[in-house]
Amino acid sequence: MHALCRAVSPAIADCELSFIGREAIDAALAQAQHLDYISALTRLGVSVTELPAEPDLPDSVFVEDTVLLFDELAVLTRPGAESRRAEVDAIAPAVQAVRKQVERISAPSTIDGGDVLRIGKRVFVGLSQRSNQSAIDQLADILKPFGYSVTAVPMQDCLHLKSAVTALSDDTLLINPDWVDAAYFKEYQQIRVDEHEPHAANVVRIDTSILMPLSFPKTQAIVEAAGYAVTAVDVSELQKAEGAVTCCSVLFTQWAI
Ligand code: CIR
Repeated sequence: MHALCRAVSPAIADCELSFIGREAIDAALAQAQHLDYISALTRLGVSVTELPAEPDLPDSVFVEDTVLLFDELAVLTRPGAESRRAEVDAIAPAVQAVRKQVERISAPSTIDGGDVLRIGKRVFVGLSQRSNQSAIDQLADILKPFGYSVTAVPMQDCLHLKSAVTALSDDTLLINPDWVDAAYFKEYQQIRVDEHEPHAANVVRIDTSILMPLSFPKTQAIVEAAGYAVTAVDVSELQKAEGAVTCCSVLFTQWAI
């Protein structure tokens, strides 16, 4: 497995925030935690390409929001936050190096990669403050020839769909049903986050291993009890920027198709 990551911007303290309050962010600590995150990915067998920091783009460490990478093609997004739009051009050359076909969501539609949950050929997209129906319609048109079905999912009280639900395996999800209606995912087994850890549903799946933030020990225990090997990383400074673990990488399995 491969990943694209981008080093933390020294301007991360100027990040966008939507559902959490602003706290001081230690950029140097965020950078150190990001390196630990990359080390954890590497230990789990991921080959990481680390792109350089973008001093003028505070949220650019959150590469997930800028591109959707499918086996057959890539789709560059148009992020919902105006301040993040230039991140897409910044990542485009790295995307063109890994996919021959690169499509792009066009204005005025907006979509953030954090709203896009792909499980096999199913693609669920959150109708969030960042992603709208017209972008979902564009994505469905782009993906249709490749056999993907795209479903829009209403959600509330959190930034992205993947704040509320991610996949632990092809048939099991980790979910906070307060933020998204679990009925949209009724064909999957569902494990709920601990009620005291509402932000814990955002995890990265690497084969049978799960990478998640260190700050959700109760949910970590639930996931481990379900049989998953969990690696926990301290991403506290990135969490203050309303990020977690999926947002810091774009994962893909094959190079240059
Ligand atoms: C933002 O509000 O856009 C950033 N501060 C956080 C983005 C996190 N992205 C993600 O979880 N996919």
